Amino acid sequence: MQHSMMWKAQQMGALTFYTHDIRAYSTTAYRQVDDTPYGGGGGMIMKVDVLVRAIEAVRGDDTCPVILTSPQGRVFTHNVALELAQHPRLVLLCGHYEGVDERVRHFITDDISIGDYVLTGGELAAMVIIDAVVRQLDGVLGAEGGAANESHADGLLEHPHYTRPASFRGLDVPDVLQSGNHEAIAKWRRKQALARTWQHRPDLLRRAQLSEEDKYLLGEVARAAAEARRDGRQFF
Ligand code: 21W
Repeated sequence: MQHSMMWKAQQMGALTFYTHDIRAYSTTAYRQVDDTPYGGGGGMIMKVDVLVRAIEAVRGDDTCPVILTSPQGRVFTHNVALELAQHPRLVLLCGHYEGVDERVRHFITDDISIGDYVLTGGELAAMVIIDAVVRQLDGVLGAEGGAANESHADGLLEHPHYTRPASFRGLDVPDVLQSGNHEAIAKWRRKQALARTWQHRPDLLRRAQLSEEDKYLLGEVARAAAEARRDGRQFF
């Protein structure tokens, strides 16, 4: 939170960030926040009374979202980031240990997972959510990298990028990018974006808004890939 974009967002007043130690809301002498599960089995479960005390203290009278980070939540995407960016305030509750007492569900508005892999706790997931949401706030990104122009904003992966030198260990920057022909460059980039998405994320392609020109370019991509396959060449 003290570097780069998240730091800039705080400096410009777009973001205020607070952390709260859940242990501060325990009432026991040893500041216990978890306990063994009813029904037995291993692992520790975060206690509902402690969590709800923490939620209510942090949220106060506000009606803002209270989001539990959880492997069982709906999967975080660009659209979820856009939706969350509409709220002036968010409370993120980070699970830990084997999970939280199920009754905490009655005190949250949403639960979010950041993907299908196992983390140790929800803290990194919360950081990912904050980063992606804050980037959507007005004025946080510079003019050249406006959030609306980013990968995923139009549902496709980005085209490849190059900078100097023009040649590095026999690896050359594509001629078209050095041609100065802006129309040809735009077409090349669009085709590359379509090709990459087709190859790595066909799931995105099915949902993307494609023009007739895009469909034509995709036809060319598919033909080039089939040709490469037939000749035993690498397509990418
Ligand atoms: C991981 C908690 C696994 C509980 C099945 C049976 C928050 C997360 C987390 C964690 C379990 C997110 C088990 C993607 C994540 C998070 C900690 C359950 C025991 N499983 N997004 N027994 N991945 N993870 N493990 O892990 O809190 S958002």
